[in-house]
Amino acid sequence: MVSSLESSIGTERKLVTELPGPKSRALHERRKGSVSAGLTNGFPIYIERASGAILQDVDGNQILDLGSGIAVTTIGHAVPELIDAVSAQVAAFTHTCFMVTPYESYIEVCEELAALTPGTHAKTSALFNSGAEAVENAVKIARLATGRQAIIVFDHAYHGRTNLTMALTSKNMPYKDRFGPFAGEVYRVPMSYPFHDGLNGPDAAARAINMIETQVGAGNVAALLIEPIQGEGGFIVPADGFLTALSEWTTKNGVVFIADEIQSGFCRSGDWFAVNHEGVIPDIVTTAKGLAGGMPLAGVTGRAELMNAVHEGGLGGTYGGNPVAAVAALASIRTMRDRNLVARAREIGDQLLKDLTSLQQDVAIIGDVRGRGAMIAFELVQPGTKNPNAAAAKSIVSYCNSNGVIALSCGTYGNVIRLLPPLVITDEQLADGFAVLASAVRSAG
Ligand code: PLZ
Repeated sequence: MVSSLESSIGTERKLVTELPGPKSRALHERRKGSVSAGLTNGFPIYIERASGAILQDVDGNQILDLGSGIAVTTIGHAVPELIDAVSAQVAAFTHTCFMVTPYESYIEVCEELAALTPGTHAKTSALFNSGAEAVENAVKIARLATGRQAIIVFDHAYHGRTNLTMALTSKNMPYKDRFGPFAGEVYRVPMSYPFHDGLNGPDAAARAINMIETQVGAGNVAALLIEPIQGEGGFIVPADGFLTALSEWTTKNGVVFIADEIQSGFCRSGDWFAVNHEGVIPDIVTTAKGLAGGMPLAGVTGRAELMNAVHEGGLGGTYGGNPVAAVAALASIRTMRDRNLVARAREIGDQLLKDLTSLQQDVAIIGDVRGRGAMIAFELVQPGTKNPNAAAAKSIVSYCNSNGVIALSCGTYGNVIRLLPPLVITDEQLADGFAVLASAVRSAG
């Protein structure tokens, strides 16, 4: 059944109706009666099956996926290793609750997390269901282990939509507006944003540290929480030396350095983790998304002395580290290793950076091209300025969508287009996707 499913989807983008097609439009009409209007769909085509970098919708259109469900299906859709592992696990047992009766795959995932995350120190992990839940738990652990309360976060940060993580997230609309009151003891400082602040890494870090020391006090800070490459906030890559300087400051001041690698982790940035590019060793790393190939799983991995400072029973949850998600993670990690997806992410990044930089010469609306590995973006500006051009981003996304390509926008001002293809995308698929994107940019410019 699996193989017939796979073979029924080609490897090419192919449109057989206008998009969205009639069946998708009917489903979209139907959803109004039962699905909250608070959830929107970026591209309302309804998906029936998928393979590699191609999604097939209910009307039979084949869509090229340059978004990976927001950086989740890093190993591609319908990967045989993952299908086999998940199917076998579903047949064996789907749930016991790790807190009630444990199972081996949970331990194996924690062993992999300890081996793969930066640093050779002793580490332990706890598993959860979503990125937001992992971030919340990382903060709980850092507060308990340090006996301090303040959490430092950055401009443009995104850490989730639960109450604590809304407070940690920077952008008001749509994430926070009228959802308060928010959790306290969260302090925001400026991010390194080379395109806009022109600062080198150490200077940008000094600016943030000065603010922390004067407004919060180092001795009150439990943790500094940062995305090593910001995701939702605009694929902002900090200037070289920024993360290193912050990490040194946290070590000197007994502050827990938490790297939120939920979007940037697991091969996405052309390394297992984005902090590796600067050789920074975080005290705690949060992971999710690419970790388990689409099954809901998240991890908090940290220095054993921090993670084990928690009293017995202090961490948990009904589903965290669910056995089906756990074997999916093991299969994903195996696939990443076997297919050397770190190297593939770098190739994809080199190609996209080259193509985008040359496109930038031809149009006036691309202000900045940036990113690492298969986490590449461009920032759209009003010609001749650095002012945001969200209208161009909207038009590019909609052009891509109408032509059967999924491209996602991001950024505090919604003016950044980010490319997050599955790492198994072929060179032909990537070239095809870029051709559509380039026409979209030209027509928006
Ligand atoms: N930390 C760095 O990127 C999730 C959010 C999409 P959850 N990013 C996609 C949306 O609009 O809700 C994310 C992230 C970073 C934390 C999270 C939160 O992960 O699994 O969505 O809770």
